Amino acid sequence: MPSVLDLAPVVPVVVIEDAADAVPLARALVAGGLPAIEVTLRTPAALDAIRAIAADVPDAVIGAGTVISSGGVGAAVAAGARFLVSPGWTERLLDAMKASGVPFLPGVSTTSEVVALLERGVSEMKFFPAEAAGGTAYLTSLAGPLPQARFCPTGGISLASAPSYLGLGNVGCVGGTWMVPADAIASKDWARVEALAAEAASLRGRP
Ligand code: 3PG
Ligand code: 3PY
Repeated sequence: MPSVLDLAPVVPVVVIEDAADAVPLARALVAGGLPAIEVTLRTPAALDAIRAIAADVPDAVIGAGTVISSGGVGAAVAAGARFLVSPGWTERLLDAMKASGVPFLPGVSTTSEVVALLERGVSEMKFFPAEAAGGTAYLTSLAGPLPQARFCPTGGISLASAPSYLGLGNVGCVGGTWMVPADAIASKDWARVEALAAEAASLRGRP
């Protein structure tokens, strides 16, 4: 199964209020060079948005974020999500993600959560909320005792701070909303989203 962490250095975390925005938004992100897109299950429009992108934007790798229940896992995969992301995890959620057949990133913010996931055979995870939970210093500290864990830090990351995360050996990609600002979506300013995506896509992961 392909790793979510290796899809792209930067994963836009999208909140969609109107499913009609999904396809033009995804096209703008892909055109800007960000093919892996996480649509969060936070709005009533999210599943329709995933369905529309899966059907109409073949160059996108559409995933679901804020997947916090086994019902959410099933609904997201049925809608066409090709990866699943959660800000945290429980045993029940992890079982559903493992059974889903698609790659997934459960979320962690403490050392014990990382150890518990490693114990369950999962070594790739979201680090959320990255800045609030300790940022690059925390991830650097984890690399000593837990070098087998790899992360997609998300939460409070910006164009300016992303390179310091992407330079860490235990970081595969970063997530963020900075290239999909709510006001750009509300005003359907897809050219701005594409420009922000292009700027983000110019950030590279470690060689
Ligand atoms: C979120 O919680 O919406 C995202 O994970 C991170 O959002 P941010 O990049 O705006 O902090
Ligand atoms: C999620 O909502 O899935 C997160 O990981 C936070 O961005």
